[in-house]
Amino acid sequence: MLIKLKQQPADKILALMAMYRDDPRPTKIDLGVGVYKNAEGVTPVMRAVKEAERRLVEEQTSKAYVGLAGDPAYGDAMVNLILGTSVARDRIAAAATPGGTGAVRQAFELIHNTSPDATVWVSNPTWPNHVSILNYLGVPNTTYRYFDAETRGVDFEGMLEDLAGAKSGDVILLHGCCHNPTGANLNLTQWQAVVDLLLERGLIPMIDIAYQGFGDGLEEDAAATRLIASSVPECLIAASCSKNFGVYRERTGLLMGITEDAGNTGVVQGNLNHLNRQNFSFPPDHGARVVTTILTDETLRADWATELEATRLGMLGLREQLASELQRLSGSDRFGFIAQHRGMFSQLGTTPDMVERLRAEHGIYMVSDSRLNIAGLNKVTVPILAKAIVDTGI
Ligand code: PLP
Ligand code: TYF
Repeated sequence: MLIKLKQQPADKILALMAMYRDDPRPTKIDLGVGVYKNAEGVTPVMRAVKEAERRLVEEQTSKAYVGLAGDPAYGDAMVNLILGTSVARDRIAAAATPGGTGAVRQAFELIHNTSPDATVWVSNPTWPNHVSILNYLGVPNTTYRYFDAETRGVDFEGMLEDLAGAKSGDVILLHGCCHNPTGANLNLTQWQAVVDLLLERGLIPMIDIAYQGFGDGLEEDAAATRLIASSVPECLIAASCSKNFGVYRERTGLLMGITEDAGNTGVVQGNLNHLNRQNFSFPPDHGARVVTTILTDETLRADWATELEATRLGMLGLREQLASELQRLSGSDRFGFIAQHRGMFSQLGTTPDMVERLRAEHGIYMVSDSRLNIAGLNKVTVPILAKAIVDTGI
């Protein structure tokens, strides 16, 4: 059997990580994988996470199984963080998952099992794992226009035009904030127009929110998700704690299913539990428990929010520095979009050839679609990148 296996395509983002590691140049700069790094290039354990872990070590008395949906307190804390009071709690089913990826994967499985004829619409471009998991599961999928190569903003007219072609019951995958890979986002007026279209055409939103707190602030970054979830009858939400709690390797995520009728929530919950059971039984607990400890303790929560805000402002400062450095060196405003984008990423909108030249000639690593991780920069490397971009003729 194993002899028949064929080589699988590599994840281009993870392949880039390996290439960077093997590059001997001391001046190399890693703007690839979406992991936050501070000015020293370190991905720190957040202060509140360290403290919550210390408490867990001291106070946890058992590592026995929890439940198929994980600790209900984790679901409650995360529902509260993401949705606030925008949706009645009794309409929301929630289950812990291994990372945001686990939530995405199981949301797609749920769609596949329940609505095999539904097409899942993803933005062009989107996080590559969306399309790869959809294809792996055999879920029909297609793209809607999203990134405007001219303005490097959202091609909103194109997006609405394409989504108007979706059939009732189709699922529209939306990034709750900080679009990956482009960094270009809708404003609230545009989100409202998307909601109107969803309602008009009977489309079901699935929101992937992996960067709450990395864009405009914790509340601001949840605004679109809250608007959508509170306006439509049904909605799926896949959330990740990897970035905003810095617990990447703990695999901490949540899948929520919001149903129209609170009388149906138990069945939705049972299905989320069932998906967990079929895939791995019990979800990972450590990261979830750390997150719950932080969110339910006033002091820890405040300290976490403060550190997250500093992280956000640091990335925003780097964006502004890069945009102004590029303006100075190029003598044009054409890179102004970098300061407008939000989250960890910006897509430069240049060709894979140019990206390859940045790597070969300057040791600067970004994803071939020209996505760069802003957090991979610091005050010293911003001018180096800006000069390389202009010298390369991008
Ligand atoms: N969704 C998007 C858009 C992402 O960028 C990521 C990446 O981190 C995830 C989901 C899932 O992240 P994780 O599985 O590490 O929680
Ligand atoms: O887009 C990114 O870089 C992050 C991290 O298979 C990531 O979302 C990248 C690839 C992958 C899983 C996570």
